[in-house]
Amino acid sequence: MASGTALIYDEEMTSHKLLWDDPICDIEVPERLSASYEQLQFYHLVERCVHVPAREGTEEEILLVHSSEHLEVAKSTQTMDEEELKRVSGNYDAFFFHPNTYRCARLAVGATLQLVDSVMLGKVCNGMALVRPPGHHSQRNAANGFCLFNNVAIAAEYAKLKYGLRRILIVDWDVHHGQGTQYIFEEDPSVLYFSWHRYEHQEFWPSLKESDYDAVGLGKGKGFNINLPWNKVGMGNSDYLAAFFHVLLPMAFEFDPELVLVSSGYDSGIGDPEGQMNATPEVFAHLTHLLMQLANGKLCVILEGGYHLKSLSESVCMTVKTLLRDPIPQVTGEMAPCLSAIESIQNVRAAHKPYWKWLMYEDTSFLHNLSTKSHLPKKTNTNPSTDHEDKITNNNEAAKIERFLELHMRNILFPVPPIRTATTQSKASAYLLPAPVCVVKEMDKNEVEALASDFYADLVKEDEPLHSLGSMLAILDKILKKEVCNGIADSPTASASVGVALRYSVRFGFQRVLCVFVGDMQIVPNTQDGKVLVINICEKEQSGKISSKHFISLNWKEDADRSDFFSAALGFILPVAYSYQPNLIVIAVGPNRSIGISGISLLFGLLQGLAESQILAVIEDTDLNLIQNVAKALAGASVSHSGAYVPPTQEKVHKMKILKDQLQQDWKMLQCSVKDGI
Ligand code: Q9C
Ligand code: ZN
Repeated sequence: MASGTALIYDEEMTSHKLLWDDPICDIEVPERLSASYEQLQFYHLVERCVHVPAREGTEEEILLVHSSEHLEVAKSTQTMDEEELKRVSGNYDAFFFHPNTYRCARLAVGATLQLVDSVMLGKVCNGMALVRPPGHHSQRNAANGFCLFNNVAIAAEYAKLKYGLRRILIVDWDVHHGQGTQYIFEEDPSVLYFSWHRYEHQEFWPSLKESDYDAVGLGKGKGFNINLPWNKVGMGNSDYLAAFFHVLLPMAFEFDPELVLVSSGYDSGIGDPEGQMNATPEVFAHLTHLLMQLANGKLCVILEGGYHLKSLSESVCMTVKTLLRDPIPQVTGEMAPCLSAIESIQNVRAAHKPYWKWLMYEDTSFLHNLSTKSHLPKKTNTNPSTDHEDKITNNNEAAKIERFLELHMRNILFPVPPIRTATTQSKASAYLLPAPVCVVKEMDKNEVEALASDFYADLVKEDEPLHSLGSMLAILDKILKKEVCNGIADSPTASASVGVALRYSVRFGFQRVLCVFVGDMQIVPNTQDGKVLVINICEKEQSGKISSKHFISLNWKEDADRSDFFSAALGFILPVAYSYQPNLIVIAVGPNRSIGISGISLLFGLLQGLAESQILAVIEDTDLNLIQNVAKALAGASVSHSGAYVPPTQEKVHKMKILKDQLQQDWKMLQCSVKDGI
């Protein structure tokens, strides 16, 4: 298994710059690159990455995507004087040439391909390339929107050709629509292109009809182009996460890419003059982390836009930190998508229903709203949070954002905990953990009694060994003291151990503990005034217990060797967990599990985005394969899902919808459609 994170940066790409006055292009400055790199140095992230040199992309590589005419025009600008450069630049919508632009653009292409090679050859697991000029607006025969060659599109064609890849996912989280990338892969089912973008009902640049949600691809490529237009400014963390949970991720898991490329523009972040959005830097840690669960972790992040230097560079740092598998900071702000975001999400889901099995059984009752593209009624009696004010940004606001970022980032870019995973399980620690493991001594009887005797009297039967608590408490203690990030305890009595763990962590001061039970377990009833949220994944209903705000029973049973659990994990568990914002996660795995090992691994992988990645696993099962997979997931290894996921049955989709309807008032990230008939 590859490990490590590549970082590619070449100072020469700062030589491309605007030589004359042009208010449209003057935000695309060299400092975008140097400031990002300096911030990476400031947080000591550069030295933790594998340095990979850039190179020039070859003509042949550029021709994988572009016409020879386009290449020749670009080449010819190297010897032009300023006046000629200005004239050629004027042939394009928002582009400027400098005598060194051609050289920089070739370096940008080559840097991107170096990253792809490093990942595909297993030299690193993932990485980021800091490049200029950006690429995603560039088209076969034209420069556009500050882009000359389409770096990411060339990388996708290159990976198909050189490594024989048959499924590549491109995620474009830049705030602009990468129309160039869309045009290049429109008819290509081997490249799934996802873009969200500021759209405002076609008022925002590039103001194209084909940027709307109904552009789903052409011919064989139908269903492989996903556009999520934002029709208001001010979209924030919860809107972006909702888009991932309810649109991108389920499609991505069903697609099952072999490689993920990110067109990583940070103009979708707070403070950006182009985007006017509100997402804070740490959301990019979450987006990155979520994408790391795909393609066995093979993730290449390539810079596109981002014009607020502070916001851009902090967001770049959050991305690289996450690629390095540092703990993920909690996401800021109220976790509820706005009405306009929900409408957009609903629309793109409806448009893609014919092409994705996972959407197949979704409710269609709202389809009539979509045929005319007339937008849904603006007033509902409203669970979604109120819509954003249009264009609130002014000078005063800009200063506030600057101060906010300064403070905010100092708070969340904490130092790395030295140890990632703790265990007392010699079996698990012996031969499989790639990250530093801390083998903790179990607490003995006396220590356990001193620490927790008042918690367990009613939970542990007299004759049961205290040893089960000794292992769990030793690890929990390390997590609570932030000496380790996560840990695994094996326990012959998982539910009793977890009962003690919950009480102990609430007593310790945790305000919100998310507890997921997998398998048949006697769940300790005490939910401590909302300080514990229980999600129970078992086959049968617990007698006398129906789902309520803090006790959710997901009666989910996977068929043997058909993993359909991803749909529940993405569409239900993650939204509930993100709505709750736990400070600690406890996952208990007991007997008679109703989901398979790959589902369990996925759960562990995904939930590490929460609670600053603090997870306690308590495992009753002695299946070594299970323990190893959990250990791997906690150590940060991406899980291989060997074999595509299957969509859930109609019956399961229906059950899920009932549960969602019942709970979305409490857990607002579950919302992905606007109530009909209001
Ligand atoms: N009235 C990237 O973020 N704006 N490109 C043109 C014309 C161009 C953005 C406005 C914005 C290009 C990579
Ligand atoms: Zn952009």
